Amino acid sequence: MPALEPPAAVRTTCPYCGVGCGVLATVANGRIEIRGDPEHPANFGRLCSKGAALAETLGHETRLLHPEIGGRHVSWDAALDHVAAELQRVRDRYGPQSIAFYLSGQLLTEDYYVANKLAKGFIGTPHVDTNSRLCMASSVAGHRRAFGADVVPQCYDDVELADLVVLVGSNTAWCHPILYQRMQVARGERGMRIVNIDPRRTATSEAVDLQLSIAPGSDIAFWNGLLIYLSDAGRLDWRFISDHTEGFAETLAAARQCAPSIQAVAAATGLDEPDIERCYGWWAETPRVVSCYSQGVNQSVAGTDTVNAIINCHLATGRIGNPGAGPLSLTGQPNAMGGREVGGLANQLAAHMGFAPEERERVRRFWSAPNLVEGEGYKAVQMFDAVARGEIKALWVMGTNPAVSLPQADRMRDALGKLELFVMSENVRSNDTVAHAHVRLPAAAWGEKDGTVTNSERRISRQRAFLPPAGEARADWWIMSRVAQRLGWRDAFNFYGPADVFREHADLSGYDNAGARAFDISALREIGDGAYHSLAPVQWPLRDQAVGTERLFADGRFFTASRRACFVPVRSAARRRPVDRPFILNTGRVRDQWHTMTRTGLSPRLSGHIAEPFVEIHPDDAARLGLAQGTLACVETDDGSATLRVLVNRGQQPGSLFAPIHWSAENASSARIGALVHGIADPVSGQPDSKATPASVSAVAAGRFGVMLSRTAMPAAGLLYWARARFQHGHVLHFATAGTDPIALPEGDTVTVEDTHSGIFRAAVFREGRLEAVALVSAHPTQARHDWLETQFARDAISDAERRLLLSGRPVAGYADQGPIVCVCFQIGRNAVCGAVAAGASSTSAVGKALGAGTNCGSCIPEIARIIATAHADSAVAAE
Ligand SMILES: Nc1nc2c(c(=O)[nH]1)N[C@H]1C(S)=C(S)[C@@H](COP(=O)(O)OP(=O)(O)OC[C@H]3O[C@@H](n4cnc5c(=O)[nH]c(N)nc54)[C@H](O)[C@@H]3O)O[C@H]1N2
Ligand SMILES: Nc1nc2c(c(=O)[nH]1)N[C@H]1C(S)=C(S)[C@@H](COP(=O)(O)OP(=O)(O)OC[C@H]3O[C@@H](n4cnc5c(=O)[nH]c(N)nc54)[C@H](O)[C@@H]3O)O[C@H]1N2
Ligand code: SF4
Ligand SMILES: [Mo]
Repeated sequence: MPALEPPAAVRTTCPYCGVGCGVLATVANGRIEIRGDPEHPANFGRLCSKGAALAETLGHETRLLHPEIGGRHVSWDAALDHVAAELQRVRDRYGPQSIAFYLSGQLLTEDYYVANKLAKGFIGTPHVDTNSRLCMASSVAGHRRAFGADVVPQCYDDVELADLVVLVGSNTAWCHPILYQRMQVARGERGMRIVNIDPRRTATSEAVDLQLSIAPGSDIAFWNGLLIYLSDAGRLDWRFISDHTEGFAETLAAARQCAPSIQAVAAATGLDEPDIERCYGWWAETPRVVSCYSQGVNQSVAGTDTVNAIINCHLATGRIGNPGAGPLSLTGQPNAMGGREVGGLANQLAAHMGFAPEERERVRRFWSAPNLVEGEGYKAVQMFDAVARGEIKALWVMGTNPAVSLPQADRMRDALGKLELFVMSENVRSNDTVAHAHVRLPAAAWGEKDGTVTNSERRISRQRAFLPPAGEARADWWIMSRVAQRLGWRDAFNFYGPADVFREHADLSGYDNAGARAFDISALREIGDGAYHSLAPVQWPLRDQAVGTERLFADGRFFTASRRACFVPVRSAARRRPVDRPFILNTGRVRDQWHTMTRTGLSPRLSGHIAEPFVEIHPDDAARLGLAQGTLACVETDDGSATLRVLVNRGQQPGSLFAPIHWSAENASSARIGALVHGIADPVSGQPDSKATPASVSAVAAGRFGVMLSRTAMPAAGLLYWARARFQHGHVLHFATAGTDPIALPEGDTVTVEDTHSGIFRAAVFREGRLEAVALVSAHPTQARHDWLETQFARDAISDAERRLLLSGRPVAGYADQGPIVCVCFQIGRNAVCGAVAAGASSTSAVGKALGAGTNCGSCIPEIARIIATAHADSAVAAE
């Protein structure tokens, strides 16, 4: 018999973070296999835990499968006719400016291009913005002020070529894991140093040479202090400053006023003087230095100024655009960059053009646009404010979940009720935003859609389809083009496929350009469908030939009118500290969840890492407020409140709280963190200040704490607190009750154990011999693990004797308690890692050799390092 050909793998790109890793997807016998693409220059075959678990997130159970109007399933024709007619009605009645589009860095460039063209050129509304406003807007504004264009001058190779990497406001180990791994390899091989500047200790802090736990919001003083240090130490590159920049003298003067000495920097940042001096000394003496920054910088009331404070130091030393030397903004979403390229932000027009008369005229001509907008539109928060005022009447949201992710999210969610037309293109049937939409349009998801994305290093990669669309789902560019055609703009939106859209986008980038605009991919403007299909990852600019440019600005030529880079004088911003809100609420991400969990939340493997929403608090604050580990706390701000698990952690500064952004009304009782975030934004970029809301925190009294595992999801009504997660055979419900009322169990044969004295209640429910549900309840929060119970759901029959044993609270014989899962790829728990360390494994690679842990995606290596360090510290104490 001839051997069967192995199924061909489809090359595509990971849909999560801005690292933009290449993925190989294979579908065989209904099974999807995901691997890293060894040939992709972002990851060379590696994937982090989220990328590696992609196959677990592609089921249809939560998908929106058909177009709906008012909750009724309708045909595509009916849905598109309705959207077009309603947009026309709103436009005729209230004018084009009453229509808004809210887009996402998770759309493909082709989708984004069509949305931008439709809104700004044809409908004639400038109110187009994107969730990148919450994410990258301060970097965009900082780049434009310094370079005259939104350009990231560096590439990923630079974090390996550098001798010093400074991470600022970035939990790289969890949020850009593959880039972090690349840095760590260089650190191991070449002795490159890493400094981490973050108010809290994070997983990133586990493998760095210097952790600087800076006071929240004090980064400008730190970087101004560095500029003064460089100047005083004679480390400036005067030649670069005089030949290629302007504004240095004012900038130095402003820096001196803000941070005249190391002592002043120490006072402003709360850092120790020797630590500051060590970092400044390294920076001064290391020509190959890369400064990477992310949301701890961008999501701040002074985000743009902080970006410029960092860039100022690179310009002053001429360390920009060189191998291993320059500022590197780490983008969040897979296509935040693509959105910036098409002009998806409200303060850009298209293809790196703004609203100057000649730019508007050029774009009008290129599009033959009948209704080209005059100027900037509302930025995200302003847009939802205008919805709340009743000024925006029609809103089309795609690829983002604003009822969860916007600041003041309760207010923003309630504003949606004012809309006359609310259209949402979505992958999922249910999330906190789509629940309010009048028209729901099923969008093709990752694996089904086809187009391009651009990662943090300006690299354009293809996302390719390897699955048929779920139900009637269609590509976002297709949906918008069909609406545009119905509005009468047939020729301008007559695209037959993503390649067709891409060619027009590439053509516009080079139109009347002649080197004036950084974003130019006109070498691809005539790319054929076949070449587009097989396009290899490539960096822009791509002007004359299809060979990309790794770095920009090494020649000292920028995109300002004078062709010089601009220093920007910056000063520290004062912050409001109300007495009744003594804490600063910091918000961010965890390793294995992506944003509002519509995808990663489906993966049992990824739920194993952190299954509940939490608030991290310093032990001294916790003790003072009577907050014990694992109990519940209510975190409150002027805008909202949440009930979260208490995680007492020394890595948190006193006076600061940290809560993750991932949970929503879909999967927790009260943990939508966006609802707590204040509405303050950076005055230059409009980016919300999501990392520093004044807050208070207090204990929440609970009657009982429990966890229930069940094959089908159990209702949570009446519980004081709950959070849902997945396990391999069903659903996990963590909960707490106000009193000691009985716990609702599913139907079936039930065995229970109860001890009213200690508050313990345990129940197991069986149906047809199989385990249906288990509940473990007690008066106190316990660290008890239930992994061993999860495995019992796989069995077809459980004897009577074993049934009782299930409720003993101890693992059945033969089951080794894993402890919390550390390595999600191989499902290896903390206990096993501790065991290997006790048996002599003293490095992460030794643990890897012994157990396999950390040898696949490597995302857990920082945690393994922490376990080793803790074990060593413990044994050192024991030896004393
Ligand atoms: N696992 C995972 N990875 C992701 C995502 C995800 O949802 N999950 N999302 C992606 C997206 S869209 C983005 S934008 C990126 C975000 O990536 P990151 O920016 O790395 O992630 P965050 O956790 O939002 O915040 C980073 C750090 O900023 C710190 N910080 C807070 N305030 C300050 C301050 O005043 N100064 C300094 N120096 N630091 C401060 C926080 O303590 C936090 O550790 O991650 C991407 N990658
Ligand atoms: N407090 C606080 N708030 C924050 C942040 C923070 O650090 N702190 N971070 C901010 C940042 S950086 C970001 S990027 C945002 C992220 O916040 P969101 O963008 O709101 O979060 P997601 O869960 O990624 O939402 C994406 C939605 O789009 C759907 N979707 C996915 N792919 C497609 C597609 O191809 N087409 C369509 N039509 N739909 C699709 C998904 O099902 C999901 O519902 O949150 C921001 N909010
Ligand atoms: S680092 Fe992880 S989440 Fe980011 S692109 Fe790579 S595999 Fe995807
Ligand atoms: Mo983001």
